[in-house]
Amino acid sequence: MNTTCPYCGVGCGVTITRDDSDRVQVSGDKQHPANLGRLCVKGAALGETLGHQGRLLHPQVNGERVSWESALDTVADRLQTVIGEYGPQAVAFYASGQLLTEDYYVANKLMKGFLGVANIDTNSRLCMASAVVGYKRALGADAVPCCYDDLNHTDLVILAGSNTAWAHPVAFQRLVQARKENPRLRVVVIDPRRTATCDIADLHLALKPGSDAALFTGLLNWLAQHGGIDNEMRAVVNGLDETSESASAWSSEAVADFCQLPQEKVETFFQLFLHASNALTLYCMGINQSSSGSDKCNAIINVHLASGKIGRAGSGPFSLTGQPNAMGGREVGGLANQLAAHMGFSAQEVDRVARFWHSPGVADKPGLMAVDLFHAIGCGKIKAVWIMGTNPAVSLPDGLTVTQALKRCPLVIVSDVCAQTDTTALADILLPAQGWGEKNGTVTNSERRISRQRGFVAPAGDSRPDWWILARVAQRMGFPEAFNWQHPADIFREHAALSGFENQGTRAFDISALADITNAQWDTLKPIQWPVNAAHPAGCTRLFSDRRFFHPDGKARMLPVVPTLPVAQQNERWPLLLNTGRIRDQWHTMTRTGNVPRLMQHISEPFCELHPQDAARYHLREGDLVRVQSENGWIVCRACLSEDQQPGSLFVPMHWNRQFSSHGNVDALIAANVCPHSGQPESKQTAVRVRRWQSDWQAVLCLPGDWQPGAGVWWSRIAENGVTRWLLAGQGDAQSWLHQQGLLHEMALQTAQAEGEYFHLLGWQQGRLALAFWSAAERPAIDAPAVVAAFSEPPTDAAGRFALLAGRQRGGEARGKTVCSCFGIGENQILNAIAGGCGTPAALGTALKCGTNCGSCLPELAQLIALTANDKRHS
Ligand SMILES: Nc1nc2c(c(=O)[nH]1)N[C@H]1C(S)=C(S)[C@@H](COP(=O)(O)OP(=O)(O)OC[C@H]3O[C@@H](n4cnc5c(=O)[nH]c(N)nc54)[C@H](O)[C@@H]3O)O[C@H]1N2
Ligand SMILES: Nc1nc2c(c(=O)[nH]1)N[C@H]1C(S)=C(S)[C@@H](COP(=O)(O)OP(=O)(O)OC[C@H]3O[C@@H](n4cnc5c(=O)[nH]c(N)nc54)[C@H](O)[C@@H]3O)O[C@H]1N2
Ligand code: SF4
Ligand SMILES: [Mo]
Repeated sequence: MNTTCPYCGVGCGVTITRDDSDRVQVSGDKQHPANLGRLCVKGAALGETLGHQGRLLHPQVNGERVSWESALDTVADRLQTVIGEYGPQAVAFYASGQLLTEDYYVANKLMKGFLGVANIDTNSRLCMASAVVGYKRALGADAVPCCYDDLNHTDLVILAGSNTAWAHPVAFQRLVQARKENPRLRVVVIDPRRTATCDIADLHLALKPGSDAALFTGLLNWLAQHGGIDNEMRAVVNGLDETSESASAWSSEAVADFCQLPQEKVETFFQLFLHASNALTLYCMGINQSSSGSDKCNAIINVHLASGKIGRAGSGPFSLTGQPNAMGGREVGGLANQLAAHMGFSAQEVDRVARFWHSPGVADKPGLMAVDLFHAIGCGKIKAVWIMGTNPAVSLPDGLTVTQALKRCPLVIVSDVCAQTDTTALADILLPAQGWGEKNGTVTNSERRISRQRGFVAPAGDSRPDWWILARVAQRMGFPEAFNWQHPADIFREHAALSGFENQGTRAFDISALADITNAQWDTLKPIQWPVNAAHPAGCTRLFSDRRFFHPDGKARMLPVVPTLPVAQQNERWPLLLNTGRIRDQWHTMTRTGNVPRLMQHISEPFCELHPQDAARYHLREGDLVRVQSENGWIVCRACLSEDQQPGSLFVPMHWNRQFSSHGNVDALIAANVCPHSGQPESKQTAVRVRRWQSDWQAVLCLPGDWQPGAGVWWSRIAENGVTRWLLAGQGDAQSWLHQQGLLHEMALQTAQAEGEYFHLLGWQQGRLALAFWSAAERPAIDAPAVVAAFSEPPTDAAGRFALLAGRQRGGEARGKTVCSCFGIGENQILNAIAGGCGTPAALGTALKCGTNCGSCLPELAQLIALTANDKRHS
């Protein structure tokens, strides 16, 4: 059985089989055009997320378990009461690019079509909103021209604000492969920090944060001055001369100054683009999540339009989508400023959608965008919000204000697959949704490819598909016919029909050729790229090869861009600039990946990466706990020194939250500064200061079963096989703190201590290890895999127990930090193998197996080899 990965926008096909003991086996779908059999470490670990641990199993109203009938009645009644008292504009939905297209369509239809207001926005506002504005302004439609196969036809790949190696790993592996096959292919990475993606870069432009628009505007100017304008484009692009003219002040010198880059590197980049017969720019959150995100997108599209590097194999502005169905959400109109099926709010479009839906009152103007929407909740204008498939208490900027808003809101409904998240904690009504592997529907990836997600396991508890929950509520609210679907394929057909309704080639999104497919055909639908219509019955690989665009005159538009810097600026009080983003093995707010031991090994706790110069200035050492503070809030995380950062800037991952660490949620720090055109927050730049977080002790505590530290200590939680590993820090005396926790009843205790230096304790119950604790003034160094193993296989002799008390395995060599999550291979093992002569990632793979499964760690293997070679050269 084939399905699609529920994580990133690469949209990999996944094949499900069962082994002899009927356990689910996950592998890459060799036929799926997005991945051709590959999976990254998150995709490969999907089988490990199927357990029911932590799942939300039953509907709940005010903390009490209720039946579905009662939950649906309550939701409908309470929403109607709010509407009756305050009008429909007092109700809002906040949805997600992780919903399936069918779910998303229903949410949008209910809010905009039948409640008659457009107060539905989605987490795509934090993600793709700027890209959407960029495409619409330039191409007349939110239409990604490119596809992954373009990687095989290009001479130049520009990765702008994209850590592809970690965030879109299979696309990255395809790029690595393409470069092997095409020695002419050059790769440029534009990112203020050195990332794993830079591993294949011929040129890394570590520009000043937020300065990208100047780089691309300067490139346009360079093209204009060096014969890089494609004259044939003049006939199909408006604003070409005016835009080139407006770029004329951006000499390579001015760009170098603005972006704080060496001028010769800037010119190398310009020359590469000028001379490449094809060029592809892949861009992601380093571009979109900016107070000038939309303009940055247009600055990128401008150079492709001017040079004609668009609409043919190997060329184009290729926005990578983040979530598995960010694109599907854009198709149904999930954002507050779209209507449905690529329509907006003109009178003609509102009328068209109203006739199609047989609705008397379709919303006739845009609704509130995410940041404003939560602001309206906070000041009481919105009285009821239904959140589905997203965790805004963690992921929206200015997190403390968002949490306060939800606390004040009279009615918070949350549909989720997890029982305990920072957002479900604030809900009045909880609705259990079916998760990946249970639900059925379609998703659309970065290259416009629609694929099926298919159910293959029984749903957990009473969970239901999101579309079903929404439709049942809608019917109870007085719209029985319009929401009377029996099967998700019914919804898909309606969505496909709307896409073609009075379209006549005016709207890019058109899948009308799928409007009449049977349930069986929907069920076996093969991955296909839209448009799928009379002109393209088998789908369409690349858009704009005919040079016809979607503005009414059929032309594209170039847009003069005035490069600006971020709203967030360092000053004396807030001297550092904080950057945020993803790590390789975690997905967003960790609700699924955070509980998979294999995925918690590579990076296990919230950290703050900073340059050694800054560390010295603020008296921080590697491994210290550091307090990072902005005007909005503060967090505490582990200091991690690295020259990959520019002096003056920090990087903190976006993932940690109250379920995994006491003070780790970085969005508490981010100000809600947004792009004026897209409403997308500037999540990549915040002015902060740092200082060492003083604690008297730090500890590691391992124990099986449920436990939660009380207030007063810093903690971070790591899921291991069979046990939880807690990292702790506190004031006073660690030993007394441990005793106060009441965990040591009926245990035989084995301890070791040196007054004021360290305290170690093992608790034994009938020969089994029941608890292990190490504390010291600094973070205790223990061999975590050996300790975890001791809980299932305790050492049998005194020497083994003695070694364990020291946090080691008897005679065992510590593996070091896990680099290869698939095979659990640690850094020390890899370094030893390199010392033993393994000089390539392939040789390491042969010796240790690392990197031979999903390949996500290959950049790091190469880095370790390079570092070792470098050390040798210097010694
Ligand atoms: N492992 C993993 N993969 C994921 C996800 C995940 O949670 N985990 N989430 C998915 C989602 S929803 C998304 S949106 C994508 C995001 O994918 P990416 O955008 O690739 O990931 P990020 O780490 O958010 O940010 C990318 C890079 O932008 C850089 N950056 C910061 N400021 C600037 C700037 O001013 N200019 C430039 N040029 N670069 C800058 C950062 O240093 C960072 O390396 O990942 C998807 N894939
Ligand atoms: N500082 C900072 N903040 C950021 C970003 C950043 O780079 N930096 N990135 C932003 C971006 S690009 C994004 S996309 C967001 C992501 O942020 P969120 O969308 O808040 O993160 P997730 O953890 O993916 O939340 C998904 C929720 O839906 C639940 N869920 C999973 N499957 C289903 C389902 O089938 N149905 C339902 N109803 N629920 C389900 C999960 O348990 C989880 O609670 O974060 C944004 N926030
Ligand atoms: S690259 Fe990884 S996370 Fe993204 S879709 Fe493929 S397997 Fe899933
Ligand atoms: Mo995203």
